[in-house]
Amino acid sequence: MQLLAAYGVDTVFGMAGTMTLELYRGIAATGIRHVQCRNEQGASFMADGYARATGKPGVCTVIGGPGVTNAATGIAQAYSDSQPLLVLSGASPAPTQGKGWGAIHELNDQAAVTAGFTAFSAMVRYPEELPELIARAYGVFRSARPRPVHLSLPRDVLPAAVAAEWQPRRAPSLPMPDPAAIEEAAEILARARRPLIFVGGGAVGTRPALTAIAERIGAPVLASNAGKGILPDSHPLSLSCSVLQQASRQALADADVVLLVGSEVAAGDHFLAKLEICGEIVRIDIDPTELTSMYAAAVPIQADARAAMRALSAALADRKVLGQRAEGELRVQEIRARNAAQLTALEKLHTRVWHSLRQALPEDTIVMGDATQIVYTGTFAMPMERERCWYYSGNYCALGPALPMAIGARIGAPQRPVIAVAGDGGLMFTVNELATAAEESLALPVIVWNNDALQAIVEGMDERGIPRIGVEPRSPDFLQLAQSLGCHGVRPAGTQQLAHALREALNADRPTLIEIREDSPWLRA
Ligand SMILES: Cc1ncc(C[n+]2csc(CCOP(=O)(O)OP(=O)(O)O)c2C)c(N)n1
Ligand SMILES: [Mg+2]
Repeated sequence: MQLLAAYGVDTVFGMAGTMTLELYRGIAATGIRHVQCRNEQGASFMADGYARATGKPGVCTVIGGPGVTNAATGIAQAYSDSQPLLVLSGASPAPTQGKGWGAIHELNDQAAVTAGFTAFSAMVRYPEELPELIARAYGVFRSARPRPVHLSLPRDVLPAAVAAEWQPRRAPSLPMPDPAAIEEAAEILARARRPLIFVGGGAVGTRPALTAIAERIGAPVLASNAGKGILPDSHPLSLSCSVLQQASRQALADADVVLLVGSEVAAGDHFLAKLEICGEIVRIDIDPTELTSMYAAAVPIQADARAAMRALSAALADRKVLGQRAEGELRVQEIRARNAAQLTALEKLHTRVWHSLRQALPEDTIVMGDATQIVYTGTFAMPMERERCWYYSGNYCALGPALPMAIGARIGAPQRPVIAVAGDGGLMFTVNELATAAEESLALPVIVWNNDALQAIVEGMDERGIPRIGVEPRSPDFLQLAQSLGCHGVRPAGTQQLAHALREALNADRPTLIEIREDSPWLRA
């Protein structure tokens, strides 16, 4: 824990057990803040939310066996969304592993259990292995595509004495773009008549260069959920995260050149197997496997996106370009208008709610979204002026992350307003963590979009003529539930009341559950 403190760890999210007692001696000795979850899935989601709000790795401390399997969903989501997470778990005593003796919390080949959704997962055999493993983890977090790392610490290894003081090691330098590849890319972009830029979470931090490039070549900018707000949604070249909308998808298909930065173009953002891209692709990614993936690039550039975008912007500055800013802006206006004309009645309802929320929320508010229909609409309907403010993990698409991620964000960045938005089904997965938020006295609005159904699945069954089975669970009385867990609970009866409730909740001494019923008459007024 001293070594982790030296790396900058100030908070861990966890659940203690006999296996991990010695870890807690270290937590106490270093003064690292420990946030106690109610279930380890909450801890891994909170650590993920902490990472998204702070940019630093989120850390969880859990027991082996059930602690690891409970935490698995949050770890897998962080893997899917390229978030840095350090999972420190207990493990059965080293001599018992693989023997099948029934050691307490025994989990066969525990490191292998998380190997598929971590950058690496290691079973620590000797304490002396730790400084190198932690350095390797920080290398992943700071110098490569960030992803979770899991270290299993057997209960007989944890109390072992170590000889020397452990010191952090420096992270490797970031990969810089090949100048020849940048020249090639600039040449292709300069020749483009109908260019388009697509940005994902890997493009966070590129706003100045992105804006310069987009304006120089007149390229509309589409974003994934993770890339929403890198270019402000109010910018006349922004198409926001609207890949769910037909006209935006058509624009992507019709572009003659696509600059694709820091994104796998995950299906979770657009709900299709593959998006159509007919033009030439210039691709920038820190992960070489993305550069040869299904969206094959004419020019694949393996580099840190910030450095590559700066170089590309410089290479375009003194080139003659065919694309025109005014033309690009006109195209964006047309695409936005066509998208707006195709909104469904339900999407219009959702949009009305998002606009009321936007008016009541400060610009730097972090929104944590669950897998609920109102959040799907929010991907394009909730205006965002800043990056790292809108989070919806459509890719892993687990139910339940919004509340614990919001808790982690609020704890990591207490100066920032944070809200969670979840459906009646999704909230129930992690509703126990309202108790955690209450205990931490977090001013945290938690919005429940209640349609008394797993509506997305209801619609899927209805469309296919399948009888509705197991998709209309009875909702609890959400307000009473919130109150019993130490939170406020309100059900606003109009847009004004909603805005008022939100402002109160942002300054309250505890979390506030705000229930919005989809059948509220005021939503249709
Ligand atoms: C862990 C998990 N289990 C099942 C699903 C499948 N699933 C996707 S959306 C959904 C419905 C969610 O219901 P709710 O949260 O009420 O949102 P709504 O669709 O009603 O807006 C379900 C069950 C999932 N995404 N994640
Ligand atoms: Mg629902």
